[in-house]
Amino acid sequence: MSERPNLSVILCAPRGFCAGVDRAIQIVELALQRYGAPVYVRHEIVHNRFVVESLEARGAVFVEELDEIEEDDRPVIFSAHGIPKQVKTDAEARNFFYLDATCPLVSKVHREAEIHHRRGRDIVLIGHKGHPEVVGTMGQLPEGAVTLIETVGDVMRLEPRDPGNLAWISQTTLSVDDTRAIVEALRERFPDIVSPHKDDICYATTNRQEAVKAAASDCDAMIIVGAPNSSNSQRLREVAVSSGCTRSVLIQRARDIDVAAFAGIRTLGISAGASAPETLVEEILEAFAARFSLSIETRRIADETISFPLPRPLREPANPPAAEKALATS
Ligand code: 2E4
Ligand code: SF4
Repeated sequence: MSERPNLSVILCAPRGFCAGVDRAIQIVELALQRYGAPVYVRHEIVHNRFVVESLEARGAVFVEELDEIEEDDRPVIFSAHGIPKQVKTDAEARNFFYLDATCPLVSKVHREAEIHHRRGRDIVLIGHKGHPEVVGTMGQLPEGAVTLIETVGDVMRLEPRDPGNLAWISQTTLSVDDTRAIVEALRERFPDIVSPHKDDICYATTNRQEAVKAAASDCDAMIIVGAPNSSNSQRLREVAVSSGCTRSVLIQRARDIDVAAFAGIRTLGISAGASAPETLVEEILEAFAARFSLSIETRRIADETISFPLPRPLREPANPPAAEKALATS
């Protein structure tokens, strides 16, 4: 029998689920437990097919818009990415019982936007066009109050009504380095622009990018576990490339990789986006262990202890079934 070649694996840490994702998934699970199926979820609760399909198997029904929901008496959950104000208004008009799984760190950006608007400032949002978080943040304010920019080039093209009365905010899952360059350009063009306390990129995004940076230059290849529509996961792959590991791929499941194609490399780095469950990382390790003799090192750059409280209805002890039903249909 031929010997399996050696392969060193660096597991980046922190990786995978963040506090906002944990909370969002828990909200769907608890809602299913308390109110029974179906529970409707507007948009993928987090951008991961494995998570979505596991919840579907237990009775969650995923829709993109509320008008796809025909029953008015079932709970509705809003995804972790946040929603425009209008969605809440529409839910209330239909008398839905809803639970908001918007990450509290996304809600914080919504509140910043409102404060700037109340103070008469025009708002520049740094983010990716069409992403649900960006749609949700822009949808906190009337049309025209927020201008989206994506690049340094966009900064140069900005033509604000009052350049002396501007504020910037951002999506939570951006590249820390790209954002820094955009903010520098903003400050250069608009010295009076009001900034967030630090920035709006969340702790989990920052830590996952730092962990990838700490490993990339020692890796011959890197695998980032995550979905193509996951902004934070896409950014991890880019950070891996720009930090020295040009052979970096974003994959959803072990079945998507040709393990044999990694023959000849000595060190493989692995990380996972904030929406990717650890079981998918384990699945990849198993696939590699079948062909290589692995030595695994975890390279941790930070400890994460943060957690967010659940929405009020789920914090209270479960009521007898009849009362829960009344709550879910009130
Ligand atoms: C909400 C905010 O935003 P992204 O595309 O990275 O979302 P994903 O579902 O992949 O990750 C969780 C999440 C949700 C991150 N920030
Ligand atoms: Fe919240 Fe950050 Fe996780 Fe997004 S990545 S859900 S903003 S903690």
